[in-house]
Amino acid sequence: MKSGVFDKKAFIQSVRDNLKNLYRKTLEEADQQEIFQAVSFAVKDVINDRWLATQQVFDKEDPKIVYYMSMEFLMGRALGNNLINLKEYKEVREALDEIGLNLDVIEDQEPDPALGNGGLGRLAACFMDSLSTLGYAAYGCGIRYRYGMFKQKIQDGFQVEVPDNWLKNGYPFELHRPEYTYEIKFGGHVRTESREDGSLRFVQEDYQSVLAIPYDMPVVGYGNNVVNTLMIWDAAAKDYFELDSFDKGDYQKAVEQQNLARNLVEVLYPNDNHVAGKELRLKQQYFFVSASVQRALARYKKNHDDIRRLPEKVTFQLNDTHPTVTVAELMRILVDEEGLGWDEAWEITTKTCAYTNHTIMAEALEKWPIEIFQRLLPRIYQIVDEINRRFVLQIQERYPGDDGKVARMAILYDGQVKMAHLAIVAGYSVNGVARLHTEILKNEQLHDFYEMFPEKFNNKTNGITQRRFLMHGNPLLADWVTKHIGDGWITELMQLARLVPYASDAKAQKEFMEIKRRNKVRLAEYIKEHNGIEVDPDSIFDVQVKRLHEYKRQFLNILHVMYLYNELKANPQMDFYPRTFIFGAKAAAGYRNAKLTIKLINSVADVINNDADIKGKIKVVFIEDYRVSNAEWIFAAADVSEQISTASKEASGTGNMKFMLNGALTLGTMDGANVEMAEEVGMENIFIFGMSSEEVIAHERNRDYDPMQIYNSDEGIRKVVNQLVDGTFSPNDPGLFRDLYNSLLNTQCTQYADTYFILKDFRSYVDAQKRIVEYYQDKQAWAKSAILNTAHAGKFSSDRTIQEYVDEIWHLDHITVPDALVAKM
Ligand code: GL2
Repeated sequence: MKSGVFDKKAFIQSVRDNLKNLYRKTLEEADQQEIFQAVSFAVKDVINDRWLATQQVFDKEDPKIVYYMSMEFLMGRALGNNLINLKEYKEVREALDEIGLNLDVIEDQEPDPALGNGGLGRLAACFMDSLSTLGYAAYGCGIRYRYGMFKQKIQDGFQVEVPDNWLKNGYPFELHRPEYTYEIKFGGHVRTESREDGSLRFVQEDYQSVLAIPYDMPVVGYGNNVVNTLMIWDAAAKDYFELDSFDKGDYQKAVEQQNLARNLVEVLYPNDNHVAGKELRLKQQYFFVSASVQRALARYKKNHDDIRRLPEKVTFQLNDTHPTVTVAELMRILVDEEGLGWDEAWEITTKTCAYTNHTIMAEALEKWPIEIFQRLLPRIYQIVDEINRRFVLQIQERYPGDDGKVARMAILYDGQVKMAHLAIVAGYSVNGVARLHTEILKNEQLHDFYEMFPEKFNNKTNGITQRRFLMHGNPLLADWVTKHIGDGWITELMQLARLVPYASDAKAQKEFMEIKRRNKVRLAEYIKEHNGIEVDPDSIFDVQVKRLHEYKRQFLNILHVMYLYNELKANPQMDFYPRTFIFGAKAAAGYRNAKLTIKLINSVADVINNDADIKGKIKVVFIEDYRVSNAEWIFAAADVSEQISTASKEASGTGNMKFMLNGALTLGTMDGANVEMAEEVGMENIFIFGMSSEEVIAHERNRDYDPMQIYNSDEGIRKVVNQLVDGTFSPNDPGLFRDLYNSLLNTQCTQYADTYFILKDFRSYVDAQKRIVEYYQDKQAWAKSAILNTAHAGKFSSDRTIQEYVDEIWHLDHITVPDALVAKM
C-alpha cells in the first residue's frame, strides 16, 4: 500500500504484527475489538506516510492555510472512510475475507466519534473531507471531549441519556502531540505597566491556568495522498505535579486547576440550535480558540518573520459564533505579545477572520452576560470593549442621532456581549448556508449590518461528501452509478447529471428500484434486530431523521400519522397503500417538549403497530440512538425524505441532501436548501407544501395567526389534537401529552400559540402526503423521479461548497503530494 499498490500479504502481516505488539495475541486468539485496533493501526501506518509527505509539501510550498474553528466535529467512524479515501476499501475487504474476517463486523467495533450535535458539526466533518480531497491546506480546530454526544436509550418510550465513553478502548486514529502544549489563562486581573518606549503593556495576574494538549487526527483526501489534520485539544492541570506549588502550600490552587482541566473538556453540550449560556461553555470556547490561535501563529512564525503579512498565509473561519473569541485573542497576541499598535493589529485581524452564520433561531444567538465574560476573560474583555467603543463611534458617524442603530448593533449592550455582532464587525466575510437563509439574514435578522457592510455578505450553500454518504453508505448504488457513467462522480459530483437519460430507461429503473429494495431489506433487518418490529420492505419508507426540535416539526409528522390511522380505523376497507413511518432523533437533555414528542411517537407506534384491525398497513418505528453510522443505512433505504421545518427556520439542512443523493423524493417546505433542491430537480420530482418563508415572517410580524380558528373549523384536525389529551395514546395517563396540546392551542404558555404553524400547514401536508402515495403506485414515474433526484444532487457536494469558499473567501493555494514523495517516507 506504499503508493497506491495494495499488497495483501504485507497488510495481513501488519495486522498480525499489531496484534502481537498490542495484545500479545495471535489472530485466532484476538477478539473483534482487538482486531479492529490492529487493522486500524495497519491503516494508520499507510496514512502516516501520506501525512508526513503532506507536511513536507506544506513546509516546502508554504501554502495559505485555513483554520476551521469549530466547537463541533461530527466525524463519524474513520476506518471505513479512510479505506475509501485511500482507494483500498474493496482490496482490504477481500484480504480480510481470505483470513476469515468480515470488514463490516470490524467497522462496527469502532465507536462513532460523536463530537458534535447535528448538522453544524457534521458539516465541519464534510468540509474537512472536501478540503483534503480538493488539495487545500487545512486544520480543523476543536475540542477532544471525553464524552461526545450522549447515547440515546429508549425506555418505556422515553429518551434516556447514557454517557458516550468513546475513548474507553483507546482511539487508534489519534496522535498525541504533547510537544505542542500551550498555556491558557482564565480569570485574575489585568495590570498595566509602561514599556520603555512609553507604550502600555497589559499583564494578566492571579489567573488560573490550564494546559492545552492537542491530539491530531488525519483527514485523508480521496486518492490524492493529501492528509490534513483535525487538531482537537485535551486539557491538563499545570501546577498539579509541580512540587513548587506544594512547597508554597498552594494545595488549594493546585486542586482547583486540576478540577478546571478535568471539567473543561469533559463533555459536549448536547444542545442543537440553542444556547444554555453556561460559564463552562465560555471557558471551553476560549480554551480551544486560544490554543489553536497560538499553534497557528507558532506555525506561521516558524518560516515568516513579518507578522503583518499573516493574512497572506492564514485564515480563520468561525463556524458559527461559538469560536468568535478568536477575534479578540488574535488582537491580544498581536498587541500584547507582538507589540503591534491597535490599528495595525485590527487591520490584520479583520483580514484574517471570517464568520459563517448557521441559524436565525433567536434562542441560538450567543450573548454572554458582561459580568461572566469580564470575570473569566479580563484581558479579552478589555479588547472587546475597545472594539465596541470604536464601532459605536463608527455607527454614530454614519447614522447621527439614531440611537436605535446603536441599541441594535453595538457589541456590548444591555449588560451583554453579543458574539454575532463581534464576528460581523471583525470578519472580512459573513456568510449564510443556503440562498434563502442568506437573503433572510440580509433582509431581516442582520439587516442593519448588511446596510453598513454590504460587501461582507455572501452565500455558501452547504454540501455533503459523496464519499461517505454514497460510496460508503450505499455501495450498491455507488456501483450502479459507476457502471453507467464511470467513477468521475466520486470527485466531481456534477457528473451525476449524466444519469439523466437513464431515468427514462426501463431497465435502469428496474435496477435502481431493486437496489432501493435491497437497502430497505437491510434497514428492515436492522429494525427487526433493534426494535423487534417487522416492517414490510414493499411499503413506502417515509423517513424523518434529524435532531428533535419544535421548528423541525416531527410533531406535524406524527400528528399526520395519527390522522391516517383515524381514517383507516373509520374505514378499514379503504384503499390504503402500506406505509412505514421511520423516525430517529435525539432531543437536548433539558428540552421538555422535544422529549415529550419522542414519547408521543413511541406511544403512537405502540398503539398502531399492535392494532390488528389495520392489518399492518401502517407501521411506526423510532430508531434508537440516531447517529452517523446508522444514518448511512437509513438514507440508502428511504423512499420519502421528510424536510418539513417551518419555512424560514431551517438555515439549510444537510440531511435533505443525503436523502436526495440516495434517490429519495423530498416532501418538504420551501425552506433552507430545499429551495435549491427543488430548483435542481424540478418541481415535478419533489413534493412541496406549506407556507412560504414570506408568509411565515408576515404572520410573525403581524401576530395575526390564530390556531383556534383552525381547530374549531376542521373536524379531522380537532380529532387528532383532542387525542393528545383523551388517552387514546396514553390510556394510563391521559394528561401525559397535555404540554404538547397546549403548545398548539394555549396562548398562555408561549408568546403565541402554535409558534411553528403546525395546524396552519396541516391540510397542505395531508394533501402532499396523498399526492405521494398516489405517485408511488406509478412505479415507473416514481423510479424516474428517484433517479432524477440522484442525477441532480451534484450541486450538493461539499466539494462544490469548499471550492466556493476557496475562490470567494479564503483564496487558498492548491497543493499536490506526489506518489514519489510518499514512497520515500
Ligand atoms: C445548523 C442549521 O440548523 C442547519 O439548518 C444547517 O444545515 C447546519 C449547517 O449549516 O447548521 N445551525 C445550527 O446551529 N445547527 C445546525 O445544524 N446545530
